[in-house]
Amino acid sequence: LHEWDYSDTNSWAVNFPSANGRNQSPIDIISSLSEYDESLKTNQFELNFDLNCFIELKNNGHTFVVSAASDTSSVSGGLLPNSYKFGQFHMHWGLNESSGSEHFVDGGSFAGELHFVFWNDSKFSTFETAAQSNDHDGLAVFAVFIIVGAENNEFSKITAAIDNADKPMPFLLMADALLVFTINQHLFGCNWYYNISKYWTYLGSLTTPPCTESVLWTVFHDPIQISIGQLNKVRQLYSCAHESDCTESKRIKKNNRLPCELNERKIIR
Ligand code: BO1
Ligand code: ZN
Repeated sequence: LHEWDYSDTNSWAVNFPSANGRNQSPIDIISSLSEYDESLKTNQFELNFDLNCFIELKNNGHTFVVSAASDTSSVSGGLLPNSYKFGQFHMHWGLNESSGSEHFVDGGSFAGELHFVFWNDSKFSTFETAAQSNDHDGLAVFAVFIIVGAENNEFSKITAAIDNADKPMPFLLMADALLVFTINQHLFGCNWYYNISKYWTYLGSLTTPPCTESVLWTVFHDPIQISIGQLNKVRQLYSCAHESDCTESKRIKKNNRLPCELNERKIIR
């Protein structure tokens, strides 16, 4: 098992050869080069979220991960061949408000990016086998850009869990924090008044090692807002496994990979 971090993302390929592939993520989305697909208008995403399922928050040393304790939520539609099961969501951020997102749009980036990760349970028996397959229909990840602005009540559930976590164990900061989370409100719900009708989609990879090229990406056009205080809260998380190692330099100050080449791929909108 190889350790990795964000100090030199160009060296990931030494231990994770997929990172040198031709279908890597993220990318800079040049909007004028994307191709309009009329069929996406009629074949809309359908989200089937279990509102009462228990959700667990954890710090995995690279980001916080909010995962479903049960397999009862799924998504279908768009270019997906069948329905995919929800696995987890997590966030990427950066050192300042103008960096932090993984995807760029027309050369510009955002303060952060949420990734909602789904896996193809018609083709694979577990999340891990779907994620590590070299089939582009293993995972579907939905990306939502974050900009700094108004305080976000839904996001407060995450910052509250960080506040309530076990302080003496920073790596396992949120390991015991179990809460009921109405996750539909994060993606498509009324609390965020979130518009999912405008998006780009393309074939890519995990943005972290092992960087496997198993992902159909959906990147939504409209950003959500969180406050600077909420962003600073996630920047407090530590990357260290043991309290004695948790010095200031071990804070997860940034966890975004820079855009990769598009190569021969198409971006559909
Ligand atoms: S992302 O949405 O492309 N940033 C992404 C990146 C990695 C994962 C999910 C989404 N999951 C990773 C796990 C690793 C595991 C790997 C392959 O999948 O974090 O622990 O090794 O299964
Ligand atoms: Zn991610």
